[in-house]
Amino acid sequence: MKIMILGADGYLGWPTSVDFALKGHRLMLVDNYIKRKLMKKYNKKPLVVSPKLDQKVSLLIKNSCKVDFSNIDCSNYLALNKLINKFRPNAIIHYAELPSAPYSMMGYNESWKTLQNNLQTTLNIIWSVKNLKNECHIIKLGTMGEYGTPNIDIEEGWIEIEHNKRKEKFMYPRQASSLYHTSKIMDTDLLWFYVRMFDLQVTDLMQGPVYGILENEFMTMNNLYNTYSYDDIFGTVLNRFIVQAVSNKPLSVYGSGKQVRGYINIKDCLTCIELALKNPPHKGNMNIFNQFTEQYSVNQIAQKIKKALKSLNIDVCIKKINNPRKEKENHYYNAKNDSLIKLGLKPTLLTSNEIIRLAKYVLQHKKNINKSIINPKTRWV
Ligand code: USQ
Repeated sequence: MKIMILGADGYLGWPTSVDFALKGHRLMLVDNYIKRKLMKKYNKKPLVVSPKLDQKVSLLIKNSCKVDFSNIDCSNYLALNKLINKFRPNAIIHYAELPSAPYSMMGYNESWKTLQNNLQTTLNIIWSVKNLKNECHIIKLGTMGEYGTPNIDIEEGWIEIEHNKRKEKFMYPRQASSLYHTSKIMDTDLLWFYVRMFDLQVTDLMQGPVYGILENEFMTMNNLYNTYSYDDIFGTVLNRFIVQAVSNKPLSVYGSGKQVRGYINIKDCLTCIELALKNPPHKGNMNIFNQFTEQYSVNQIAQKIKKALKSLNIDVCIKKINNPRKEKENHYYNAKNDSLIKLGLKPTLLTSNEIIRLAKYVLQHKKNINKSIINPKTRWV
């Protein structure tokens, strides 16, 4: 297939690119390094700084992969439209968004940048695909955070409501607890509107926090793993906790630690993307799949890490700190995730072995850890 991957330099973009390139798809990778630029601006660095995408792409080409790279800003309509028209993809995987909840809550400029980048890019993809006039499946990375933490079960995208003896199927109600997550709600609304107007084919993947490092032969041989962030702005909780454990810092549990989320291993994310690609909706339809494999509270994750790392002689300390976010800490959480499992996803569980494997990777790069970028500095209010 001809696939465009937008945001191909990122935590998920690069491993997806490698996976699909090695499987023989013809790829157009797109990235303007906005995340690298933001990380530099705020003095953050991932655990290992990887070479830029143009260099990584030449290694894939040496490996007989059919891959091109374009350094354009996807929020620039003319540039993106031109590229899509030229490449004529069968599918577009849309990762090209500013993905940080803390960044989006820093102040006016950061909230506007998040909205502008994320919504404009989504709108540009929609119009470019409409103009293409041939079938092109848009696969969009959404987030479980769109649903928030309602006091009822979370369905997969849709809910049937009966009101005054009449029934209708609606999008499941959404109420996020950061501006970033809210920008994803707006993306979903945009996509659903244009699916109805333009007969688009869209899959929206509602993903929970991802953890881990993807290892395959190409990545190991070339030492080119996915970026692994652990700082307060771009790192997510489980990856941050492993770095904290390895560098003998207490695990920073925000508030009571009873916040529950649906988590997923990066290996399973790639399987989900492939399952979405192989199962496109009919024209004028939108698939919404909840993309996580296990539900845990922050406390449960911290305890699992503490227990697992005993075997590496790491004595993990856990510390509750004032929650910098405004989020429910004591809440009901029961989200469905049947669709991707029905399509063939076999969940990789958060076992002690998985935690140890990840900790061993972080230990190899322990000298790179900068402890001063870990503590949270952004407060929601
Ligand atoms: N948390 C801690 N300690 C930390 C960091 C986070 O207790 O050091 C807590 C947070 O308060 C939150 C939970 O862990 O309750 C998850 O936070 P996170 O930073 O791992 O994830 P979040 O900011 O919610 O967003 C991340 C990704 C985002 C994705 C989302 C899925 O950055 O792209 O969409 O996970 S979800 O959380 O389901 O919305």
